[in-house]
Amino acid sequence: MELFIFVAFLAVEAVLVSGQLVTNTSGDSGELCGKYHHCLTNSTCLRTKGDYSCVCPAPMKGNAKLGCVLDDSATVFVQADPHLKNLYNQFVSVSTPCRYRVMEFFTTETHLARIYLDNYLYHGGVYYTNIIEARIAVLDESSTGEDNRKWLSVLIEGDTTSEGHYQFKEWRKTNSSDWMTPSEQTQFMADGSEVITEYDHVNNLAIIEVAAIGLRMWFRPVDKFALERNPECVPQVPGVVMTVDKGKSASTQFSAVDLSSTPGGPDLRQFATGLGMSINMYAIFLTLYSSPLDEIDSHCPACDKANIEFKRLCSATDMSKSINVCGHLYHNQTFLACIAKQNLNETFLPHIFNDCLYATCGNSKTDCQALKAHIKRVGCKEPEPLQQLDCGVLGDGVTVMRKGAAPVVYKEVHDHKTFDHM
Ligand SMILES: *[C@@H]1O[C@H](CO)[C@@H](O)[C@H](O)[C@H]1NC(C)=O
Ligand SMILES: *[C@@H]1O[C@H](CO)[C@@H](O)[C@H](O)[C@H]1NC(C)=O
Ligand SMILES: *[C@@H]1O[C@H](CO)[C@@H](O)[C@H](O)[C@H]1NC(C)=O
Ligand SMILES: *[C@@H]1O[C@H](CO)[C@@H](O)[C@H](O)[C@H]1NC(C)=O
Ligand SMILES: CC(=O)N[C@H]1CO[C@H](CO)[C@@H](O)[C@@H]1O
Repeated sequence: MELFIFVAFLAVEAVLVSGQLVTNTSGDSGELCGKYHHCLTNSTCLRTKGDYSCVCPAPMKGNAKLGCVLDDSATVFVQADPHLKNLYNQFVSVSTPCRYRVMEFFTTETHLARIYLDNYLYHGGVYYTNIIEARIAVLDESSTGEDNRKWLSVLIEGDTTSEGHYQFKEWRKTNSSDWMTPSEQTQFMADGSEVITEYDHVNNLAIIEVAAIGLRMWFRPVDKFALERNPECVPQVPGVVMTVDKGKSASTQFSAVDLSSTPGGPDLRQFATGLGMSINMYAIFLTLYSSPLDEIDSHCPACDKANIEFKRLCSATDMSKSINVCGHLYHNQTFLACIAKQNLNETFLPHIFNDCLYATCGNSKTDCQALKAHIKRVGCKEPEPLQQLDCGVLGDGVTVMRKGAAPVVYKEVHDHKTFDHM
């Protein structure tokens, strides 16, 4: 089968130096329900008037094609990404080809969890998650350093090697180590609590579990071969489920500045409206805005650069203005479908997005022209708001801005809301 779209993961492989734990699975999942989709093994197919749906075993709820969860747990679904259903039960498209933090929470005084996902642009101009990373920190009482937390990170990358054949690669990293091949599926954190990974070979799921904080996550990558064969449907629904068990952690506090929101809000749509953006543009804004710079992984330098430059170059009012133009480079599916056909590598999109930031926030004619030239060269039609962008009226801003202007410093907002407030 033809190797379609970007050369995947080259940069990631270069960063993750040691080997990796490889797990292949090729399960059939549960019963075929209707024409296309399989239910999870534990779920049942329900037929009503020619309509088929998969139903979770009581008392569980959720999407019985991807994940069933207990009703009172706090759950974020990322299905057929970029559709994310957050803790406030809002749906939002997360259109970014970069890594983003989806969720952050404290459970006790001593534990902190941050969950990151990476999207990848696939055939047809759709994004699906291909990497999940959980960073769990324990407060280290014996350390007097400024950041006295000890971290343990688990990163799992998912892919398919042929239709129906899934492949997972797993790495671990502790506070002091580089990314390493895990030798055991259980690893202990500084306080002795366990982080477990396992693989469901029937349902093709990678599972990460941290019982101490009531966190369980699972992830099924998209079957890119099935997607290419039939863009309308892949038999096993891809996505990520992140669930925090309420019983385990009554005092869980979620960060309010992530896409996951919190069970009590904020209402992302209201924020978006306040900033003059659609909710989907706001999601792009959040992925840039809420990623603290020190957490950025350099597996995609162009993505890191966008994170930095967005905060450095854009004034508060420029931010909405800029996202309302440049965001369409990440979001317009017709454009993305065209880009995905071109065999460009994964840095292309963030690269032209950066040009767009320089054009809009940096008032740079040169970067604006470069942006338009790049798009023209690959033969794709500019998304609507870019067509309206007239390079001629811009100045030479950015070279001056790059050198002279003081960086705009945004404080990392740490507004956490408690699970109890549901
Ligand atoms: C996984 O599958 C790939 C491709 O089919 C194969 O080359 C590799 O040896 C397999 N690895 C394991 C650990 O089974
Ligand atoms: C199915 O049920 C078993 C037993 O309750 C459980 O261990 C397993 O995690 C479930 N699998 C899925 C995919 O939900
Ligand atoms: C992607 O392409 C650009 C030029 O088009 C090149 O500079 C860059 O090194 C490439 N990156 C990878 C990861 O191949
Ligand atoms: C994407 O961009 C094209 C070209 O400008 C435009 O015709 C189309 O309406 C846009 N699609 C969406 C969903 O905005
Ligand atoms: C306790 C400890 O060693 N914490 C360190 C973990 O690593 C970060 C950097 O990644 C340091 O800032 C912490 O001091």
